[in-house]
Amino acid sequence: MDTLSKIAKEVQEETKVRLHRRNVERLIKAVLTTGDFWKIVDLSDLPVPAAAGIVKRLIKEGVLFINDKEDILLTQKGHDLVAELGISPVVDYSCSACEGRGYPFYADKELYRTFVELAKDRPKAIRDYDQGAVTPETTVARVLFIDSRGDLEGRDIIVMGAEDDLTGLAVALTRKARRVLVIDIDERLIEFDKRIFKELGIDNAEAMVWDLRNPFPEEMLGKFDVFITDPPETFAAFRAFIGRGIATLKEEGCAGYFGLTLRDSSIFRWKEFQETLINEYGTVITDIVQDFNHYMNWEYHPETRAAQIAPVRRQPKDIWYRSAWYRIETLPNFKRWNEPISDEVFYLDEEGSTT
Ligand code: SPD
Repeated sequence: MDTLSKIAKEVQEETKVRLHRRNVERLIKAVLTTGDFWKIVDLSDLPVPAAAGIVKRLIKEGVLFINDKEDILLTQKGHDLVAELGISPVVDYSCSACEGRGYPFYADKELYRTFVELAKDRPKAIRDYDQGAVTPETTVARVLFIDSRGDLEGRDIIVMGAEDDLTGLAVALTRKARRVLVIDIDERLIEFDKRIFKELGIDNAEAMVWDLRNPFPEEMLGKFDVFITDPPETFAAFRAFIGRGIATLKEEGCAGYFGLTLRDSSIFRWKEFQETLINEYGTVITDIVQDFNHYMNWEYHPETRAAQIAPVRRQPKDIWYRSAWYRIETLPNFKRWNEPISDEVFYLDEEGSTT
């Protein structure tokens, strides 16, 4: 077995995160690009436990070392391996103006300015509900994306369990939707939105506290054209946020939007999510924009498993946690999943570590 496959196998056994040899190759490419562990996780597209496990194993094998500034670097043995395998640094030709999204936030400057002004007073991200908000540029780009796909003007929209991003507020600010309902478990966010809706006289938007582990009442099923959410990446949360989101949709041809990250789940899990969307729920994936959502660093990071298992103590400075933006559409005979969630594993499991 070659070196990279051996490392992938050993780290998989240790972390229980499924891996293949190219995951290790990709991480080495990332190390050739940056010495910062958190940027290495980002560029590797790996869950933190896997990236941490590979770095530690490569240090043990004498391929990598950590210097006194806590940068991760290649040893001479590492440089020899890179030359032998022909591994090169990561290249990135994505558009710097729109940050690779394809929907520049500045296309609606008024919405962006108003949103930034209002978001200045937003409640801070707390650990209890895996909060960690996306940048204002991301939130506004989400709205522009949704509008561009014909999913905003005159639509009934539900924004579920992701209001730390204030996407519901941004959607409501456009005054283009017919109805906006924001639901979240965190009362602080609901009160924040309610106050702004009232102050600005936005009378087609409501906000309500709701725990997505509970099934929706009958009157919420089949009532919306579009749902927007951003779940934690456990199987239970996927069902609670996305299964239930689909259950709120009126008919075939309705749309759902959500973020899925590879920082808290593997590509193997994505396959299982995608199979559930297609085979069980009867939807089709129309769009996946990798790294669309950029998350601002959260204060509780030092308390997380991610911080504890990292090979360095240095905290992330720049944005390193990103997620793909998915759009799905319902097909004829799509399924409305609305079961109670009894699963204890809602925010964290072997692949997730940032809560
Ligand atoms: N705990 C870190 C912040 C994570 C925010 N949620 C991201 C969900 C991606 N689907």
